[in-house]
Amino acid sequence: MHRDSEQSISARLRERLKEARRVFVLTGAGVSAESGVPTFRGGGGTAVWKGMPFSVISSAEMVEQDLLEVWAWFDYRRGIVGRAQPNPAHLTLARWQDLFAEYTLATQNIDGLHQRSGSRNVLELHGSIWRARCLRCAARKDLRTKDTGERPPKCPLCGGDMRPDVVLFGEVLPADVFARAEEAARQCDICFVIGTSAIVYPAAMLPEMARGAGAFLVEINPEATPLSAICHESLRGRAGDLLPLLDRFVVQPTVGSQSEAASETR
Ligand code: BV8
Ligand code: ZN
Repeated sequence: MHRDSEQSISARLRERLKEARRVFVLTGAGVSAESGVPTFRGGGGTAVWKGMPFSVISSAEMVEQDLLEVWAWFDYRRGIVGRAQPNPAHLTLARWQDLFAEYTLATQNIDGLHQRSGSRNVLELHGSIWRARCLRCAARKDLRTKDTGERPPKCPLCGGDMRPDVVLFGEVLPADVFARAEEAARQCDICFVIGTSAIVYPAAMLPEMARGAGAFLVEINPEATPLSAICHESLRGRAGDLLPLLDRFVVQPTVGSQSEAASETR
């Protein structure tokens, strides 16, 4: 059974994986789907909160109009995410950080599951559901450890109202985070685009930039996306199945050669 599924990975992709030194990964909601976190789009539907499409409730305008409702929406989602566990896709991506010379993981997800699975230096393009930010002085508060339950939370520095520290529609992404992702995308040998519908900009530009700079572009998604047309490989399936499969073709230079040398001397 394993042999059959291994055959679904092309010889070309195996070769690229073996030779890759600089890897850039962009993930979206689909990578957390197998952990039980609902996606926003896909399967023909979109997320809705009390009749509002999520592009309305998750918007800059809604923070101004109804901050308490925005908190209710994010508290509901934090409840789901807080019970979720990382899945084999998160775990494989965490493992890869030690196997490639240069490795950058950028995510549109705000759930923190990449970090929970051991990934370091994750570029959170859209912020984190686990942080609040002061509307007056921009101070941040960790909601895992310092949430008193008050809504909206009050700033520990100036007493101002706080909002979720996420990038909503109509808001600009953190410039330093996006710049680091862009640099890695432009310099990588392989770019993986995993579990994203690739329609939210500017995040969706990153794989286009990688492709434009000569990277080998690989998509992992059960459905086609606007990026499929420019991908070298589109692997149709679930990230939690396909990433562990790809992992078998990633070479482990240091550990592998050491253990080979050790077994030769025995
Ligand atoms: C900006 C965070 C500059 C909070 C999110 C045209 C018209 C109107 C607007 C625009 C336009 N063009 C561009 C825009 C701007 C807009 C945009 O891109 N809109 C799109 C929708 C048209 N972008 C912005 O507003 C951005 N800012 O442009 O700033 C500016 C500023 C002011 C004025 C002018 C310019 C900010 C975007 C940030 C949005 N933040 N949310 C929250 O979560 O509530 S968006 C939201 O979508 C998600 O949070 C996520 O971060 C993002 C992307 O979604 P995906 O991760 O791709 O998830 P999705 O559900 O869509 O897809 C899941 C996929 O997984 C599917 O393909 C499915 O098949 C697949 N899947 C399912 N199961 C699996 C799987 N794959 C693998 N394995 C599985 N098991
Ligand atoms: Zn403040």
